[in-house]
Amino acid sequence: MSSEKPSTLDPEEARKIDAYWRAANYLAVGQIYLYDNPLLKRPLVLGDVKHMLLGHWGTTPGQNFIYAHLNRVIKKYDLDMIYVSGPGHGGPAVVGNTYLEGTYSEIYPDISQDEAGLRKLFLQFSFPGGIPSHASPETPGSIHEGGELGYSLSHSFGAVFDNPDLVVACVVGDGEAETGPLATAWHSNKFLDPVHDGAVFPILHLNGYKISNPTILARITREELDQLLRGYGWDPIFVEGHEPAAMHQAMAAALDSGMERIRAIQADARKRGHTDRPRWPMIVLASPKGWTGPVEVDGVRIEGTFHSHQVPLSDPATHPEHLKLLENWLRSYRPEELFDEQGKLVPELAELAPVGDRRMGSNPHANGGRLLRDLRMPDFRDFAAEVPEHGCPGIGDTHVLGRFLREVVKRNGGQRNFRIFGPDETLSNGLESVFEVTERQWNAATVPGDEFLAPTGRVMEMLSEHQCEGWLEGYLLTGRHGLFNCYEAFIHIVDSMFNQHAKWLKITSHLPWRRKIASLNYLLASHVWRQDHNGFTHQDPGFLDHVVNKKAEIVRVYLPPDANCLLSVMDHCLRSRHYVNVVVAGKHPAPQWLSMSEAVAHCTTGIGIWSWASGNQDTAPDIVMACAGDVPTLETLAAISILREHLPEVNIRMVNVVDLMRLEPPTEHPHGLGDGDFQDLFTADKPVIFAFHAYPWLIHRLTYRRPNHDNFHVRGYKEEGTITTPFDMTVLNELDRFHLVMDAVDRLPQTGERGLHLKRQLQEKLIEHKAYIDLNGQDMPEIRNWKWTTR
Ligand SMILES: Cc1ncc(C[n+]2csc(CCOP(=O)(O)OP(=O)(O)O)c2C)c(N)n1
Repeated sequence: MSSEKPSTLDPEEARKIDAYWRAANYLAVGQIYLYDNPLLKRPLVLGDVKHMLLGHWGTTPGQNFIYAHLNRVIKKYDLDMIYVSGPGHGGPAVVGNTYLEGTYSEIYPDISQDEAGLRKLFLQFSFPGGIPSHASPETPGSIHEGGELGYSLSHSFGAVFDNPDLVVACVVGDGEAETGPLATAWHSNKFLDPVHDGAVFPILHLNGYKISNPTILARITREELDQLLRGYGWDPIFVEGHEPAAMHQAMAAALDSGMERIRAIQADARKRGHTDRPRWPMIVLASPKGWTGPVEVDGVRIEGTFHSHQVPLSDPATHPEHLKLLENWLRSYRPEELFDEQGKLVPELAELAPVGDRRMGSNPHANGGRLLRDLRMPDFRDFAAEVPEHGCPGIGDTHVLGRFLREVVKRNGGQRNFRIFGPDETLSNGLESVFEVTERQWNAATVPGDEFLAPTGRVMEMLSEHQCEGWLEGYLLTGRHGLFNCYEAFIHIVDSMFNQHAKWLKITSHLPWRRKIASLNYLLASHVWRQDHNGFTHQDPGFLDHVVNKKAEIVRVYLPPDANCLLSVMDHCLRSRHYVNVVVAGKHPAPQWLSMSEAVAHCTTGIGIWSWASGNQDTAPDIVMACAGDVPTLETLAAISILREHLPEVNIRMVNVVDLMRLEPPTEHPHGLGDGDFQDLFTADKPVIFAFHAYPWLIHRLTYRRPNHDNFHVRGYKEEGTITTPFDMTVLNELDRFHLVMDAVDRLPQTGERGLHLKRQLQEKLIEHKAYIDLNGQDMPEIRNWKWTTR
C-alpha cells in the first residue's frame, strides 16, 4: 500500500470518483466491443458486438483511474494541465475521458452526449472510416499519439519549456520505460528551469506487463526501483494495490502531495531565484494490468497479467460463451447509475470534470497552433556574406547563419518562443555566434571552466538525438518555434521519430480544429563530404532518402550552395508552418557564389541556370552540368572551368538545385516543376551530368518520369569514405571535378581525340592526386587554391 496517509478524500468524494472511473471504464469496453445497445437497455445479443475486436484494454483502466484523479487536482489547485499518454495504445481512455468531460462532443458534435452519440462513439473506435485505437491526432487534448513507444517524457518536457504555469501529467508505460529514449529522458530534469519553465509530473504506470512479457521495472525490487528513480533525480511516491477504495485514497494523497511539492519548488525558485536543482516528485502507480476486467477466461488468468493487453474476450461469434462474460463485464460498472435514460452522464459525475479550457481535452497547449505567435524576424539580408565576385572565399556557411540565428534568439528572448536544440554540437556545427546572446540551459552542477551553461538559456544540448528531437517536437506542438542542429550522419538516430512527427503533421493538417504549428527545422551541418577527422562512421547522407518517403505536402529538402542561399532558405523555413524542413549546409570555409540579391532570386525559384557559369544561352547547350549541395556545386564549377579551358567549343549549361523537391513532378510534390519547365532547364535530349550531395539514386527516384531522364548521369555519395582529404572524399566517390569532366567527355563524342586526350590527362591527374595526398597529407595546391575565374 501507499506510504501516504489514506484520508484525502471524504467518502462522498471517493464514491463519486470511483463512479467516474467506472463510467470511463464502461466507455472503454464499449468502444472496444459494442456495435449497438450502448446503454445495455436490453440483454446483449450477438448483433450488438463488433465483428472485428481491436484495441488495447490492459493499460486503459489504469489510465482512466489517473485521468479521473487528475480532474480532481486540476479543480482543487486550478491547474493548467495537459495529459500525455505514453502507452498511447490506451486510446479508449483518452477518447472516453474527453467525451465524459464534454470536449469530444464540442469538437465532434455528431458524437453527442446522448444514446445516439454513445453508439457512434463506440462504433467509430477502431472501425473503418472511424478513429484509430491510439491517442491519435484526432483525439482532443493529445499532443502525443503514443503509437511508437518511448517519447512521452521528452514530449512533455518540450511542452513545459517556457510555459511556467503548465503542468504536464505524463503517464509512462513500464514497458515504454525500457526504450532507450525513455530511459534517458528521466535526465530531462537537469534541463528544467523552475523559474521560467513549467513542471512535468511523471506517473510511471507499473502495471507489470508488456504485450507478452513482464516489464523489467516490475521485476526488480521496489527498493531498487526507488533507487533507480532517485538516481535519476526524482522523488518517487509509490501508490500500490488493487482494491479500489484504498487506491483512490492513496492516489489522491499522492497527487496532492506531488502537486504541493511542485508548487513549493516553483514558488521557492521564483521568489528566491535559482537555488539547487530541485528533486521533482513523480508517482509510481503499481496497479493490475486490465484492472476491473475479466479475472479469468477459459481457465487463463487475465486481470493482472499480459493476457489483458489487448482484447481479453474473443469474438462471441466464435466463442458464444464470451457473450455473457462481456455483458457481465459491462454491467459490472453499473451503467444505469452513471448515465441517465437519454445516455447523458449524470450531473453529479459530470461536475467532477474541470470546465472550459481547464479540461485536459480543451487545454489550448494541446492544440499549439492556437497559441502560436510569429517569430520576430530580423532581415536576413543584413547578415549577407559579401560576394564581390563569384567564388570569393567564405568563412563557412553555418558560421554566417549563426549570426542570423543569434539575432533571431535575441529578438525573441522577450516572448520566449524560440529554442535551438542539438546533441552537443551547436558549437561544432558553427553556430557559435548564438552564445553571444544566450547560454545552454543547464540545471546540473557547473565548475569553473564550463562554457555557456546557465539555469536559463535558449540552447538545449543533451547528447541524445532522441531528447533533442522529442523536446523540440513537444515545444513545437505546444505552439513555439525551434531548430534542431545535428551532424548529418547521426540524424538517422531519429529517423523513426521524424516518421511519427511527419505522420502527425499529415493528419492534423486535415483536421480543421487543429491549428497549424511551426515547422520542424533540421539543420544538418557537419555533412558527409567534410568529415575530415572523423571518417567513415560520420559519413551518411541517407536521411534525405528517408525524408522524401513522407507525404509531399509535409516535407521539404534544401541544399543551399553557399551562405547567402542558406540565409534565405533558413529565413523561409523559420517562417513556415506545418512542414518538416531539412536543410543541409557546410561549416568549413568554402567559396561563395551568389550575392544576396542573386541568392534571393535563386532560392525563390529553388532551381535555376547560373548564367555566369554557363556558355552561350542563345543556343542550345551541348551538355547540362547540374548540381545540388555545396561540395557538388564546387566540383561542378571546377569541372566546368576545365571543360572551358580544354574544350572551349562545348556549350555548357550550369543548373543548380536548392529546393530538391523542384525535381519531382508537380503531381507528386507541390514544389514540383512542370514538365515543360523541367525540360527548359534540362533539355529534351542533351546529356545531364548531375553532381549530388547524397546517394545518387535519389535523383533518379525523383526524376524517373521526367523528359530526358535517360540522359541523366548522377554522381553522389557511393558509400566510399575514410579519414582523408576533402577532395579525396569526392574522388573516392567519383564526384570530383576530374570524374565529372571525364563523364562529360564520354557523353560528348563530338569532342573526338581532344576529348580522349583530356580524359587521359585527367586520369593521370587522379594518380598524381593520390600520390600527393599520400605523401603530404593534404590536397594538391591546384585543388586547394583553385578559384573560379570568369572568362
Ligand atoms: C517502440 C515500440 N516498440 C514496440 C511496440 C509494440 N508494443 C505496443 S504496446 C507494447 C507493450 C507496452 O507496454 P507498456 O508500455 O508497459 O504499456 P501497457 O502495459 O500499459 O500497455 C509494445 C511492445 C511499440 N508500440 N513501440
